[in-house]
Amino acid sequence: KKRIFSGIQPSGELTLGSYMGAIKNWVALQEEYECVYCIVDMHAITVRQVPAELRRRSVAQLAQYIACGLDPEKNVMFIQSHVPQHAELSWVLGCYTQFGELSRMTQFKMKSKQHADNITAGLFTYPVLMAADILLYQADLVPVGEDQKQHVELCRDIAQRFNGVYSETFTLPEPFIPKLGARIMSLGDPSSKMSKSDPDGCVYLMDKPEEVMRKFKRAVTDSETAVKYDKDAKPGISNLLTIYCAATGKTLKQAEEEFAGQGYGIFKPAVGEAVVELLRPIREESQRLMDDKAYLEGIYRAGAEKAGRIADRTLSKVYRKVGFVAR
Ligand code: AQP
Repeated sequence: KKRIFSGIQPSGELTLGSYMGAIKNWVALQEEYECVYCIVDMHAITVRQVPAELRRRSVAQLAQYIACGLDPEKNVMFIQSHVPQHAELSWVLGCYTQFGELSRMTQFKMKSKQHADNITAGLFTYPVLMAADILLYQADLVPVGEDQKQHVELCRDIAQRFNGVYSETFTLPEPFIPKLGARIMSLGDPSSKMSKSDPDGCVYLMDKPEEVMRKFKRAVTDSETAVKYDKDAKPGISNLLTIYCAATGKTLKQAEEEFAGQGYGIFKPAVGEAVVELLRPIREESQRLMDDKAYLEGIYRAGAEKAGRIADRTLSKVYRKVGFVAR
């Protein structure tokens, strides 16, 4: 069976972007692949977090993964900091990564603007830790949104370099990007991607129906009236159409026909309602799971144990190849 690795930072509550760009795909892939899904708390501290919030959100994220349809029996689900091999491999890989390569990462360029007062070495080496996450599990596929493609490509380059210097050590991973929903844009500014850290532009999986409706009714569109997909000329409407289709399973063509001749005043709340219906069972199930902390704890503990066993095999190989003395 081919293996999959993916993760999300608990740097904020999960959004419709995280769901449509990543988790929805994970659910589809769990039948066919051996999947490792991680809560990457070590990535989250590349920007400042409130400790108690980070702790709560890491567990809540596991509850939401399960509520979205990920089966803890079928998948390995764990918290990154529980498996120390991530940090260990990351150090080694950092010594096979060029400063220049990391300087070219668009996410770093963006985030170092957003956090100009606190540009840490961790923020800079974020992609190295991500490469370690993926390579530890010898993943074949990495389901991510469009924004993470560059990082997966860097991961391949690092793996290829290491394999070239020594011998075949790492599987080269491929990014797996969904056709629809790869890039959900902010409702407040359709030129930037929907992010956890932008409360007005994003819809959280745990938002209540009224809140979801309010956000969609206020979504920025354009001064025309036609509900038509045109990414360049109508970014706001195109984003709403993408969301509508990803939520309902309809095609863009079906959606355009459905709203032909109807104004945005009808279309926007209809998208909101579709999202409310999509999120309702997820929200209810997450809340239920959050009342059973012992159950969640059992899952992330067992997950870390399984993940640790796989990770150990890779790390021992790497340590031997680079010339470390066996313990
Ligand atoms: N808007 C999006 N559209 C499609 N996919 C998205 N993803 C995130 N936002 C969108 C995908 O979800 C996964 C999780 O990403 P992450 O949370 O680990 O990192 P991020 O991309 O930095 O997420 P945010 O929401 O933008 O977080 P903050 O605000 O903390 O920086 C990835 O697969 C990503 O592609």
